[in-house]
Amino acid sequence: MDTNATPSDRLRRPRRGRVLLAGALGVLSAVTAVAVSVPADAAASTLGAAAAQSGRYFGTAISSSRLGDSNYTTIANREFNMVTAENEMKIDATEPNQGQFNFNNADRIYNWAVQNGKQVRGHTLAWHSQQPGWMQSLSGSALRQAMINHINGVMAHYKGKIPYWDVVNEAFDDSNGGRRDSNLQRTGNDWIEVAFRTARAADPAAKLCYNDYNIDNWTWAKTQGVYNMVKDFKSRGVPIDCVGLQGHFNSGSAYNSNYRTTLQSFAALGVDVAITELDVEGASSTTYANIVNDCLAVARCVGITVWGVRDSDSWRSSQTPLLFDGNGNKKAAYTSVLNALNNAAPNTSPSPTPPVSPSPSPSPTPPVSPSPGTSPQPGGCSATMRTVSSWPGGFQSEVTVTAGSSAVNGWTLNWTWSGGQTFSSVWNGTQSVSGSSVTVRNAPYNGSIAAGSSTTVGFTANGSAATPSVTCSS
Ligand code: 9MR
Repeated sequence: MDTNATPSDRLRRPRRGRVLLAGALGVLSAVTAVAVSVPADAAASTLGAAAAQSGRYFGTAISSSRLGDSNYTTIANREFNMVTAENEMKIDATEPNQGQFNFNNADRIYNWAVQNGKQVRGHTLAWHSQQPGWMQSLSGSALRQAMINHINGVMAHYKGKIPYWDVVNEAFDDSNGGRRDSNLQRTGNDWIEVAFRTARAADPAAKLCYNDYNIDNWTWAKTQGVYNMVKDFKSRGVPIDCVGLQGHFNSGSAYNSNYRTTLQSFAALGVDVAITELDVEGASSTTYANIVNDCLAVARCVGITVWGVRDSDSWRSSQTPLLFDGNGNKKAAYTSVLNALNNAAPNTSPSPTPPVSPSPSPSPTPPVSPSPGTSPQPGGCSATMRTVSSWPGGFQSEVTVTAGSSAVNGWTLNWTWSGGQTFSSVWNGTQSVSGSSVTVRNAPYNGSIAAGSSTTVGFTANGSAATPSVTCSS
């Protein structure tokens, strides 16, 4: 392995070395039947480099308060190529007063990471916990709007720079498979999809994740609840790209061999999966190796993040759940993880981690089949509006824009409100309003629609839900 490569080189580098070597050995042994020793540099010597051989990352949570600890930063810089801010990108940290954003500590972590060639996972935008006081006291449409504003404010700051965002964190109940009660949940069951739609419009280049704990065991009701939500989102075109399984394993939530089934099942819905906050009570080498091997067995398992560097950095340090001891020494679990990564089987490479530079490339909106009986349009476009959900004083709607028999390149919608409705948020389009007349034009990334295909634009509005007729011109 090239020890001069930067972590980002390693992250980008495909896993070809070992595969080609194995192929060459196969040919050699078939032809000459002589023993060929494997060069000593065939295995990578750090977690990040080892994971990069199969196109994955290996990350850690970083705390800004520890960036002055050289033992900590030396290990973190050497071993990991993905970073999650342990607390600094949460709601209370980034918007301590309503409408006033503060990225001081978040940027300290972000800058440390990118200056050392690492990428950053964003954690987290909408969560019942670690809300600042002002948000805790909100409810209803004021809270819904505050959530949307928060997502827009934070994602705008990091637009094009964060490959994965945990858009919504821990929204499910621990035991019954339904939603957790929270002030966000009480704004209406659609709050999660509104968060994802807002996030997609705010940074179309970011992959958008739902993140939770105790969704590792395939038989648990909570796992099934989240699975069903992701399935529903995919079937309705709600923009979700990934599921983060936190992976906090302990005696009450032990590793189970059906974990691989869980990862495969989520991935089969058409999302990436990632292990986002891994720690294992007691740090069993076998359990750590099993977890890594389960990820490696799933092509869409894009990477693993441990929740801290040394045991002394852990949120539950008494359980010694991490890969380095309090002095920064490698534990047995470290070696088992490294070996598992180095032994990754071929053909399990995930899709490449998205670039950190701005490159608006949203996932294409799934085509919507024309409703039965709709006659083919000669050209141009048509549009229909539907109410997605409503709550006292507000509602969310979706407009489906469909191209006729020719592709359209740029579209404009017009309608008239009859009840004094006003927009609070629009995604996948840009609006202008004159009195009760509304014009919505395509966003920069969804103006082109193939013949017969569709895209959607969504909005939340104040007032009574209404579905006025919409005209579409292209
Ligand atoms: O590790 C974090 C700890 O320092 C904080 O005090 C705590 C506050 O809620 O959050 C911890 O991180 C959590 C993460 O953000 C979400 N999943 C559970 C993690 C451990 O509690």
